[in-house]
Amino acid sequence: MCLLYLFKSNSFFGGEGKGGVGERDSTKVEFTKECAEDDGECITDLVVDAEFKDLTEVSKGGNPLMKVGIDNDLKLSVNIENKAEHAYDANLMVEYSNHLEYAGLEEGASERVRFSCGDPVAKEDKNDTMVITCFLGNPYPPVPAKDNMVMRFDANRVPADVMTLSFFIEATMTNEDLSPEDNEKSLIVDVESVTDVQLDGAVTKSQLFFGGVIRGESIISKEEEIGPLMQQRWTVFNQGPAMVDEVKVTIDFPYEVTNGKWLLYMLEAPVVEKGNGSCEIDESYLNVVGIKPCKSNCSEKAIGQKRETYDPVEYSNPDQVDSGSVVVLDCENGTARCFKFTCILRDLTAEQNENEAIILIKARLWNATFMEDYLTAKKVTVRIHGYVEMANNSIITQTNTNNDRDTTNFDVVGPNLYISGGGISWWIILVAVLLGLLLLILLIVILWKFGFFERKTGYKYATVTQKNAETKVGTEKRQMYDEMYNYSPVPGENQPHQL
Ligand SMILES: [Ca+2]
Ligand SMILES: [Ca+2]
Ligand SMILES: [Ca+2]
Repeated sequence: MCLLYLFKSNSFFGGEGKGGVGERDSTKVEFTKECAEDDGECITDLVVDAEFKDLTEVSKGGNPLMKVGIDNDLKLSVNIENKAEHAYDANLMVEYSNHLEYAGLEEGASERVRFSCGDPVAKEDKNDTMVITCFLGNPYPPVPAKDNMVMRFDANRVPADVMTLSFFIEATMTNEDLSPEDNEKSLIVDVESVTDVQLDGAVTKSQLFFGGVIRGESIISKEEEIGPLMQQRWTVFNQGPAMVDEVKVTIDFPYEVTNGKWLLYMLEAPVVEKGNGSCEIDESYLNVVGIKPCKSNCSEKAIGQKRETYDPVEYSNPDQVDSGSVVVLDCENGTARCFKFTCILRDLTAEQNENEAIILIKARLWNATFMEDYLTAKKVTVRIHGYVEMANNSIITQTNTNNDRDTTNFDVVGPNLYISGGGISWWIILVAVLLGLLLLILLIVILWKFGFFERKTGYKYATVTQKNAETKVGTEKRQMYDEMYNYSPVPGENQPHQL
């Protein structure tokens, strides 16, 4: 066996029509081998075929459908065969998206390709594409049966905004192929991410108290004069399994009651307290009156707000709700007015600590509104609604959409309410009982010291007295006995009549 290498300019790699263009040197390799003996050339015919394994569903676009989170592995079955003469320096190249991670060959690959694939490398001119090269042989002879291998790719980290994944498989060699068009195969898989995001809203305090003096907005100079602080957190969880690259949370925020008076006054924009993202809010709703925000050591309570100092107050006000009424302030039923703001939260994986993001809202309850209009209400509840949705057009399927919405409530409690209905803490009762007991013990000790309880033992003394009287000894204790039983001694009679 011997090889003959001939060097020509652009005769083979440049292709027809390019001959003579430029001075680039290419190499034509001719072989004095069996295959060349007949006609002086080795003309091969490699055929590549490939398909996805285990993908049974088809997308709307007619491509195989992969569900990220359900289909964790993507399996690509590749067939290669040589239908003609020897192929020299034959390689099989598999290009795939770098969102996938190559996980090796499945068992059962043909002998020829079982150990012949190299490590994935980034493609030179496309950095979002990886290439695996499998060496087929030099030469790669005509084979009676196809060579096959199944390549596994880990699809767990495919972002939800990826809608398709492309594969390109190509057989290359240095000699001529009869039908180059079947030497390559392009495949597309459509990607659908499956996961479940959940929105949970919570207030830090389930009751906010109003009371004290009524301050109109013109005389409020400090944040704490507005009313107590309302803090609320909205948490988005990605329950998995797919990663969610972007969700949008919309909060319907009740800022005023229907007569136009302030309800919750927001001084600063909500923030993303945990996780990646930001909130977008119409700034014309922020600190409309221009009240000086509290910068440090801010009290959550309103200025001068102490439960004990409130006096029941009565106002005559046409807006005042009926005495004893139960009020719900809720934009969904038209009893409050809301503005909407949105927060975009990013990169929620299903992994712990990366699977949640938290939005923090701070606002002040407008004390004056409640003093004026809701003083005589039996109960006032404020409701705030929010919902989460996928932010972009990515194909993401949620396994549960019932948990995409949530509502938080808090009660607004006035001075009249907690005078009548406010419970007393258990420890106050305990202290009161203990003090009462202590007082009783003290009283008993004092009474005992002063001999109060000795009167009860008069009976004993009476017995003694009786005996003594018989023996004519002592009269002192007899006297005590007499006093106790209102016994009036009759002259000449020394003994009691009865006991
Ligand atoms: Ca030949
Ligand atoms: Ca071919
Ligand atoms: Ca959901």
